Amino acid sequence: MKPLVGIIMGSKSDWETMSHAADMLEQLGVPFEVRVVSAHRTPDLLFSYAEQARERGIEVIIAGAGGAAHLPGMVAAKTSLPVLGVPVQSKALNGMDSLLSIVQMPAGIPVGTLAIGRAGAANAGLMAASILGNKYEQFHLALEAFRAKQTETVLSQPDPREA
Ligand code: RP5
Repeated sequence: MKPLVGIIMGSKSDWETMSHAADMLEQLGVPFEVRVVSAHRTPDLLFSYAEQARERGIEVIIAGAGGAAHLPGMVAAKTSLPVLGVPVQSKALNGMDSLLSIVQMPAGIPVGTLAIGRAGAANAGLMAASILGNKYEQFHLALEAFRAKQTETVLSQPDPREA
């Protein structure tokens, strides 16, 4: 199956965080691609990626970036596909800069912004599967199974002192 989700990030250094989105999609059986697309280092690539994503069959874009994180917002400006933004935890400001850069989109061009770092990346994968699950039954079922297993894991270990 061709990739349905495009995971993009501003730098190779974001992969440690964004790999959690990839792991989640892999676990749910959702086909995806991964690319480094920098808003400020490769602006032309950013434009062409966003412009061509839909015609290539991509249905959801997950964009992660840190610092002055304009990648998700700029991608959203160039495509009407749903864009999920993941604020990468920056060294200088712990990701508060990334979060505020991504979340504060002016009305008109939305970016669905997730939490800073690993949790945000994993949840972006889950949310992409949830969006796709409306159209593809197998992803809906995979997501339901993931959640049921997660619940069962918590319920089967009620005492936090036990391994
Ligand atoms: C942003 O600058 C990237 O998204 C990354 O989080 C941050 C630092 O990039 P590197 O200097 O590590 O390449 O564009």
